[in-house]
This record gives sequence, structure tokens and C-alpha cells, in this order.
Amino acid sequence: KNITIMGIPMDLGQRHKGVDLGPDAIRYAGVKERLEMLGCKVTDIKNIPIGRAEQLQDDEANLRNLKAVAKASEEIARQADQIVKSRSFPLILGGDHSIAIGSIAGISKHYKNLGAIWFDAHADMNIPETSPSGNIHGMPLAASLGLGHSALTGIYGYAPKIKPEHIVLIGQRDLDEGEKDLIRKLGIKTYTMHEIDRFGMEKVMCESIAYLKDKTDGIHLSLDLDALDPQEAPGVGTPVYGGLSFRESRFAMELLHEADTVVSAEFVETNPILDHRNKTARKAVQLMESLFGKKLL
Ligand code: DIR
Ligand code: MN
Ligand code: MN
Ligand code: MN
Repeated sequence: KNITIMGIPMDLGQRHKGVDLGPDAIRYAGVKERLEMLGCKVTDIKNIPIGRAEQLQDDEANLRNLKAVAKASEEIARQADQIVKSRSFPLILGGDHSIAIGSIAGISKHYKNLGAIWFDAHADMNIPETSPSGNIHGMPLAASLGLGHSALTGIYGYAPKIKPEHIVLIGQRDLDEGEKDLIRKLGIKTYTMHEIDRFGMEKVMCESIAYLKDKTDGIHLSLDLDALDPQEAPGVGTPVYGGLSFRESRFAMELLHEADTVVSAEFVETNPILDHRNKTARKAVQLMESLFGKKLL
């Protein structure tokens, strides 16, 4: 398998310093070498430059760093588009989750019905009217659905990028009221921690894969490391107790590998400054290994 690693040192979608170091923390944990050991051909195109937020006039109503995020998103989309065009698998390293606006914009161009599996403690379905924070990293899924500010929904010249019935959310435990309303209104398939505890990861993944199988022509995996429990993955900006164990998340990646329908992936929100001995990046790399076929025996 040909894989192209693209790092996006994005930190403008939230308030914590250090998430811009996520891509290099994941490289330091040996991503390229480990995927090569599985027989993959790996190219690392290094980091896409992210502009600085202009000091003033860059916050529109409840949208911190809007202009800078929108500008970066166009470039992310262009690069992701190129990787898919080159017939390589885009493996995108964040950076905060606002990068998904651009990555999905570039990737979805190539699919009639792109699916998405979104592992996250959150739903990232806020719009400026519902966001409690004004942080764009809480909005990328809404933006991809065509909801929110036009500067975000219109990235790469088209909208929407993805349909509500082609999305599965997994691992949620901190949803804002507006997000809950939107999930219900749009009928988005959601497996919160409650459903994971009740049915187990195997059933959740098998159902998710079956749900997307016939109606999509490729699945984008968007994995926010805060989906994992902060005891195991503390290096994230918005940790929430009661998350996925590493073991559950690795099993989920193994099942995705078996299903063979993931066409692109991003691993986001790794923040080595908030971490302990790079353990979050090291877990991210192990999840990638399972996604690309590493077996325990
Ligand atoms: C919260 C937190 N829902 C917000 N979102 C996060 O600010 O919109 N997403 N942390 O990953
Ligand atoms: Mn936040
Ligand atoms: Mn999150
Ligand atoms: Mn997220």
C-alpha cells in the first residue's frame, strides 16, 4: 500500500499551545518506520505551513481565527486532493481537529458518497450560534455537512462535502446541547460511550461498517485522540474522563483493516506539551499500525 504522510501543525482551532507539535511528536514515535515494517511504501511530504492568525480582525462572531483557519483549509484541501490524485492513501497528522474541514474538502471531491467514521469525545458539530467556545476545532463536522459560516462550509468551492446518513460518530461523552439537537434532527448514527459499554466495540464496529458499506464508496477515518481515555492518552487539549481504552480503540482499527474500506485517515489533537513521555503520539502510531494491518500474531 502507498501511504503519503502529511503533517498539519494547526493550532488556530483552539486555545492550547503545543498541538502544532503533534505531527512531529507522531514522527518521533516512528510512524514512517513502523508502517514500512508492515510492507507499506511511505512518503512523508512534511508539514504544510499554517499561517499565523492576524493579531486583530480575525475573530468573526464566535469564530476564533476564522480567516487564518479558512486560508489554511484551502491549502490542506489542495494537498489532500493531490495525494488522492496520486493514488496514495492520505495519512494526515494534526494539529487540531479544524484541519478536517480542509482534508475532507480535498478528499470528498474524489468520491460520489464519501463516508466518515468520527472517533471523538465530542461531536465537532457546533456552528457559531451553538458553540460555547468559539473554537473552530469544535465545528469541522458541521462545516463538512454545509452548516455554519460560509467561509468554512465553502472551502474548495463546493458544499456540502458529506451527507448526514454517511457519518458514524463513536466515543462521545461531552456533547453540547446544540450538537445533541443537530444529531437528532439529522439522524446521525451515534455510538456514545453508553452504547460502547452496552454492546461492546465489536458490535459497534460491525454495525458501523455495515451501515456505511453499500451507500458509500470510501470511508474517511477522523480520529481525535481525545476519544481515548485521558489516563491512556493525556496529551490532548480537551480531555474527558470515561473514554475508550487503548485496547478498544486498537480493536476498532483492526476491524477497520479487515473491512478494507478506509480510503483516508487523520489522527488529530495530539499535544506533546500536555503529554507524558509522548505516550499519546506513541498510541496514535500503534493505532495506525493496526489500521494498516499489523497483527498481534
Ligand atoms: C466543545 C469542545 N464542544 C467546543 N470541542 C472539542 O468547543 O465546541 N472538540 N474539544 O474536539
Ligand atoms: Mn475546545
Ligand atoms: Mn474531541
Ligand atoms: Mn474533535
